[in-house]
Amino acid sequence: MVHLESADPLVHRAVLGETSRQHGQLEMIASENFVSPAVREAMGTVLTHKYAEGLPGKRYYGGCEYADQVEDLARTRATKLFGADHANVQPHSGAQANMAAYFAFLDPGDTIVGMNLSHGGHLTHGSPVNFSGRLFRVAAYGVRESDGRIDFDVVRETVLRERPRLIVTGASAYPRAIDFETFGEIAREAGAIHLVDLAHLAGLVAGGHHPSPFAHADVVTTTTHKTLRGPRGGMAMCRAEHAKIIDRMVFPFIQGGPLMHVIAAKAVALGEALAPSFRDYAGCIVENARVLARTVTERGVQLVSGGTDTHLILVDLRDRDLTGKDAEQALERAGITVNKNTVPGETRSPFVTSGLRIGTPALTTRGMGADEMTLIGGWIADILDRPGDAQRIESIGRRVRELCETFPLFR
Ligand code: DSN
Repeated sequence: MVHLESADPLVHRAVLGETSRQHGQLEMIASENFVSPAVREAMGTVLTHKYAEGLPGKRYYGGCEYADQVEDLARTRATKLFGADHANVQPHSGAQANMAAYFAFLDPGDTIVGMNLSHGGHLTHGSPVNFSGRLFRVAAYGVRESDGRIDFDVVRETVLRERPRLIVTGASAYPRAIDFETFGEIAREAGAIHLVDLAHLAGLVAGGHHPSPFAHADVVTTTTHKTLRGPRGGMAMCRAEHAKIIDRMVFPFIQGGPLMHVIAAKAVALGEALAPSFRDYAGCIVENARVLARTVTERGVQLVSGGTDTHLILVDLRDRDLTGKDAEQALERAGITVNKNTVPGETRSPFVTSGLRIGTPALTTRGMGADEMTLIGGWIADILDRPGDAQRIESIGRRVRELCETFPLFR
């Protein structure tokens, strides 16, 4: 970063600070990951200069030869990786991919059915503070109080009663595998469009460690930066019959010029996900989450649904005199980064919460495995047992820093 250092020392210092934070802490936010140097490099290329509104071969600007090449690579790799008919790789984010998908099929005032945010859904699945809750009529389903799992009797009953035009499935804080096939059957029964938001699970599906939703969905959106391990961004994939409308909704309806440097990085990441080693990576993410779940539950930590099939666990703190906010801060003091999270039946505000979401994708990228998860799970339990014990947190913090040194992040 020779140029940045001399041109803008303040930004340079902040970037160095963030680099050392990422290296020196255990990153366990379930939606974060570390990209390869090649993906990072692609994001810093001259493609950021280029306007390329339109699609490959059909642009509104001249000089798009190389923009076309990278976008075609990204599209082809996405369809191959997921077995989709069509991919649009231009959405700047998962939220925008969802917005395009909604507008492809809905008018304001139409009904959607999605998962309750406090039960693990996402803001764009109908939360009143999001455009999706403001523009559409929303009926929500949740998980069973008794076992923390999606209750398909309730889903079916809700869908058949509300007769939505679209059912959105997928979640941000649901630790169990999602039965997209049953969701697809219910959508068909009701004559509704089935939109799958695969953001959290995309890498697991790509790596063959979660059932694929593609045979059961009309549209599948995703972010590219979570388990898929690409640059920050989104994608929308669909059946051939919906390709035109999805493309038109991404541009010109909700977006302008695509971020070609990010699309180049998406192409690189999708190429990496097609390599056989990505299957192993996805498998290790899930195995690491299982080990973590087992370790903390053996220490008396309650988990929503009692465990995990995916990349994350959801800790339920309601049996302790501890909020999600205080637990997050105590863990951060030891260098373990997680996020406070609502739990099903939550009574506290989203700024306080009664839970913690903890994920394994980033540490798995770093090369950590079952031994490290056992160690870290023990530290997490130690801190949750005595969050006010400064000496204990200081001593765990030292061990966290030593562990991070053993698994260098930026070589
Ligand atoms: N904010 C993301 C997450 O953390 O799950 C979802 O968009």
